[in-house]
Amino acid sequence: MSFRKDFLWGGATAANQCEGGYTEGGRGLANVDLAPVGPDRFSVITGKKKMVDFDSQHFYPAQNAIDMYHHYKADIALFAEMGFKTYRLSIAWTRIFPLGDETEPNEAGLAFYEDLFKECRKYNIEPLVTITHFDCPMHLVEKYGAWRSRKMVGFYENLCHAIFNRYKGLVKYWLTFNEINMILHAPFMGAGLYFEDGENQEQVKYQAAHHELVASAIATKIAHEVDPENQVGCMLAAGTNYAYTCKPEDVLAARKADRDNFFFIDVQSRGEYPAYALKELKRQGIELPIEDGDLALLKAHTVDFISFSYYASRVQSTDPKINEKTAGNLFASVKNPYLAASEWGWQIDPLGLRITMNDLYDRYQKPLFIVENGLGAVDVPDEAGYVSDDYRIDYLAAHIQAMKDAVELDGVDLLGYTTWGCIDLVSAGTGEMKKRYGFIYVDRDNEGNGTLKRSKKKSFDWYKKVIASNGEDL
Ligand code: P53
Repeated sequence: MSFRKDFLWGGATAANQCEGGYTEGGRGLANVDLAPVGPDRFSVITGKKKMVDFDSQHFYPAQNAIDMYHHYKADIALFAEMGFKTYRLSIAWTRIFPLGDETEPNEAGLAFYEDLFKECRKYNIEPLVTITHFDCPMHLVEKYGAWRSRKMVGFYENLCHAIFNRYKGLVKYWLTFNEINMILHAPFMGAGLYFEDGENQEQVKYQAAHHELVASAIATKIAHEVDPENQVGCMLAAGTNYAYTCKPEDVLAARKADRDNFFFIDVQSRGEYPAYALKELKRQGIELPIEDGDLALLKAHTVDFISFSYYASRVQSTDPKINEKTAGNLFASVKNPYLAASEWGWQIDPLGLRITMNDLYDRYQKPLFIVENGLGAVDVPDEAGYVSDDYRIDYLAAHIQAMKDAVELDGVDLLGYTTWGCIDLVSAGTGEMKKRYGFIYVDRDNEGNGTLKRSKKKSFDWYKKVIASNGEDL
């Protein structure tokens, strides 16, 4: 047997991409609510200081998404039917604190997730909860400039107190910030950041990063105090960088690109700012707003495990002639000539998953948890409404095989695997419904038309078999 007996098989979603119910239960507005579908998904809101309201020219998919707010019982029953041991979801901050800076949490929001977690427990599904997954209350964006402000640490701390206490005994696995390194690539989505004209954007990003890192350490501290059973993980948008050639300059460029991402996990897992980053920040004239006690906090409260998303490896080159970039990815990198790509231009590299796992395990020597992996594809239901998604099965089987090799052949300690978008949901990068990842098809299109009916795809029965055999039967 390669995987642990208690291996956590499951699937993953995020509140803003599946819940909908955006005004229900006293919920407040978040940054991602205001991101429409289409080419100006992020440009309509970023760069503007004032709250931008919904307008009639755009469609805002997060408002209703796949309406999991009302369908969660039936959806969790389908996850249970596949044999899920875990379900990764995120809490919408604005359900718990609609504005973000209140002192008392909103009971309706707390009750919603309590019920959802109990529903999971009914089927012995272990909830894996992301505290923030690309959401920040709009009120905090407007009033404080989101994570650029130190005040955010306190607001996040209040959120943590509220949820850790309320869900004690119901939830054990927590992730502090989804894809924390995304702050560098998509600062509004990642951390609610907008920029003033002419300001040093890098300064703002690293200032916000410091605040998130301190908040993450405080969350880890509180989680362990509230319940020593709690396990807290960091979460990285991973994918090792390859050098385009063996030219040393290319190799160094690949290492540098990896370090841009490792930077965050180095702090969360080793508890210190790495030397290479301190030097680089200094060269760039960027100052981290470190306050008394911060460094001790970071050192004392490191994470228990390393979680990450993996969709593709990346490539770096220093040759200006090698400039063909991969398409459609917020993390555009040089195109790898050896790899095929998805319909959205994301390159497909199962062996890269094994390489990435080894890089992370060698570096941190803590258990890993793959909390996102999957293929975004156009699914075409047949006349009976059935989707034969062999391409998705092939993608997942190859990645599970690679992850098995990392465990069996390389000795990596892996806690679990949750595929991204186990039920079709709204794409984070594009806002589309058309980019589907699920085992469960949801009848809804990019413009919001459709019955929301759920149906099982071919991959549903396949994944059920994979889980039942603990990854032996691919
Ligand atoms: P979508 C870019 C690159 C890597 C991961 O992405 C990313 C993104 C954002 O697009 O985000 C993660 O929906 C993220 C999920 C997201 C998923 O990847 O653009 O944590 O929220 O849905 C897939 O295809």
